[in-house]
Amino acid sequence: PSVAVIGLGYIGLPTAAVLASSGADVVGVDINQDAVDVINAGQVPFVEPDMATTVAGVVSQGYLQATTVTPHADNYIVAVPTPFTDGKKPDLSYIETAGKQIAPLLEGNELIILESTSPPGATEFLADTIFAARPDLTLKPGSAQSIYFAHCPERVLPGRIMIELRTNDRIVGTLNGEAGERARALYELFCEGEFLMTDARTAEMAKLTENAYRDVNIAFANELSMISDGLDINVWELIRLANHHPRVNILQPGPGVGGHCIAVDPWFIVATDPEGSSLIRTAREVNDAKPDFVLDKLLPQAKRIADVQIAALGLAFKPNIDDLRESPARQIVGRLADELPQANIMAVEPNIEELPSELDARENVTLTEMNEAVRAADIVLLLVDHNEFVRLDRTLLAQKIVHDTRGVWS
Ligand code: SAJ
Repeated sequence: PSVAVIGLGYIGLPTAAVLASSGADVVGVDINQDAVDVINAGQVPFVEPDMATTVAGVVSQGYLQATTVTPHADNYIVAVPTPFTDGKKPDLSYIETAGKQIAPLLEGNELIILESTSPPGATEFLADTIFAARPDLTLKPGSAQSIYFAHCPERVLPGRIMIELRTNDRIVGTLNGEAGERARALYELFCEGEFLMTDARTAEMAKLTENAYRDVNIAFANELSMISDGLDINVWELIRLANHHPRVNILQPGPGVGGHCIAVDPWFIVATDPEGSSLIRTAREVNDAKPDFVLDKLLPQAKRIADVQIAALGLAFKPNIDDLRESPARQIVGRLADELPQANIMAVEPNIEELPSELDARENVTLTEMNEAVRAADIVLLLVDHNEFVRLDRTLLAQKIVHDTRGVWS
């Protein structure tokens, strides 16, 4: 089959590569000429384990090529960003642009799959965009002018994408006719998981539900940590004890929730039904407020020490990765730099070579080796439970003020 994958980001590129390595004839489309050139040279514009070798192989064998110009294909996979506007409304403009690019190319009988994480109704929006441009085509199945639509959300975990693309179960939600069977046949080229067939709206909502579920559960843990703090209770011991109950399984508190999914996706649900989503919204607010809680505890202590030295352990959004997107740790270090101009803030992040630009620009922040930073520090702030930090020689912490937001040393 011929497939055009629109959007060669964290999901589109690995999906294009895996499809191409499974025998499909794949063209990847992206507006970024640099990314297109890099891929056509058999290289990758971002790091994901095992992806580089797959891309190099399929490009050199001619199964995958990249372009900035959308071609005709029997199957389209749309994997473009669905960001949020400042007013916390989903921005569907990339989906709209993709639809407008595909519309003039259609000959009838094509399958169009939306993979981007989307608010309920986005697949219908994509179809409406296309039919507005092409009134000669129809959603009604079975004719030469029929176009088929499905939503197949990805649920792969960054760092394990190449494995999980093949092994995860796959939700296939459709708008019409044979869309489901055709989407399934395409994904079956590489996906060994179970196929779960439903309608497009339910599929859209399922993806959002998974991440909102996790967000609400983390918010519960974070709220407990703030309540426990006022009561002088060790929240990690509290949770460990409560989790001995056969039907209780509380997650772990931390300095906040980061990454590009869990901190974002619940807002799609809130935007869809603001009145009906008070729990999901509150969970988001609890998790978003956690960095402030950490700062409110730390700043008064730090301000009492002249020329205070702070070791901030971790910038990534979760352990043992180099991904700093939407990271609460990074946000906390930035706020420390704002609030403590006289301080020396030693950021420790073993997974990166240089600080992100907004921290690099600060006079009072440096990227420092772990033991050196901890030895020099008055205050040690643990923000990410990287393996290196868990294994830190604890005798180095004697005499220090310690803020352990992940509970690894308690
Ligand atoms: N976190 C806690 N406490 C916990 C667990 C996580 O504070 O007990 C924090 C982490 O430190 C991190 C954030 O939550 O800041 C999110 O990390 P994560 O590992 O829970 O999830 P992500 O964002 O890496 O990936 C999630 C996954 N979704 C679910 O587990 C329901 C993944 O399967 C999805 O594919 C991905 O979102 C996505 O792309 O939507």
